[in-house]
Amino acid sequence: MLDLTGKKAFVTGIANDLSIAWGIAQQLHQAGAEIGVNYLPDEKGRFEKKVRELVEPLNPTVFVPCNVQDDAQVDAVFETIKEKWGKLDILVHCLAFASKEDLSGDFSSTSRAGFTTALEISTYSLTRLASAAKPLMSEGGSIVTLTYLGGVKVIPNYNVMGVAKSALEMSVRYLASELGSNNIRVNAISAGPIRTLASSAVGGIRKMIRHVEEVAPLRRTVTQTEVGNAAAFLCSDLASGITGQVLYVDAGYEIMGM
Ligand code: NAD
Ligand code: 0WE
Repeated sequence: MLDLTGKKAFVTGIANDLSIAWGIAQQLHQAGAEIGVNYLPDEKGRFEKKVRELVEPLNPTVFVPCNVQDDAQVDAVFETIKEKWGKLDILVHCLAFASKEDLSGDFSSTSRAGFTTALEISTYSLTRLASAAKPLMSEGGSIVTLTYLGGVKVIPNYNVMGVAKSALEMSVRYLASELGSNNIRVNAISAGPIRTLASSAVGGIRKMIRHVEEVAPLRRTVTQTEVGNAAAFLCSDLASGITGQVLYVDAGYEIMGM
């Protein structure tokens, strides 16, 4: 049985009710985990209010601001977790960002700043969070991140995000290799395209979703709940022998050649 009772789970990347991170948080909570979340701080406090109201039904015992570009904010998150929980069992990394101009047009036009920002937020953040989580995962733990096929194969317009996801998937392997001796497992879920805040801002996403609905073995896209269930599995003892892997939750799309 999938049972996360007594587990403390910190989930990053909730922006609204369409966020994949929200689907994951709900499924971890349903399996019995105690939930903590972050919000991305902004001047108007819009995300703070939205995320606070959204997660209220899950009774989160940790609710903290965190922009992963700021080391002080990352350290403060794990200070709070240490105070409130004394340990951490589950860390979910579910965030990405590239500037909009770098998600269309020629990949070769990517600016130095755009490349750096995309890899800092979307890739380095996993390693930074894992490093801060390590001392709190004294009883072992599970780290899960979200990736996309565009990190393995060329997907038009995914561009610098593809480079970021490729590096993210390799980061999963290096982290899994290092943290295995602490009984900390590190895996990625490669989700098929889902309409979210991030993906809706991308031109042509509707067409991509229609394409997946025609070609994927299951003839549909996946839901946030399905990704959440796979994440709950990877975080549970049912997956105790699995680390360093990329699990495709994509209605089978990845196996198709044409
Ligand atoms: P989303 O917009 O709901 O989530 C992205 C999150 O990243 C937001 O919560 C945002 O606040 C956060 N974020 C951005 N910059 C940040 C920063 N500097 N510090 C902290 N947080 C920051 O979109 P989503 O589609 O749910 O994306 C979640 C993850 O899933 C991403 O890693 C994305 O690449 C991945 N993914 C998405 C799809 C899809 O089709 N939607 C498919 C495969 C993988
Ligand atoms: O990882 C993602 C989305 C990542 C993303 C999206 C945005 C849009 C708004 C990162 N940064 C930003 N920055 C913004 O300003 N996905 C897997 C969803 C996605 O994005 C694509 C896709 C798919 C699928 C971009 C191009 C082509 C396909």
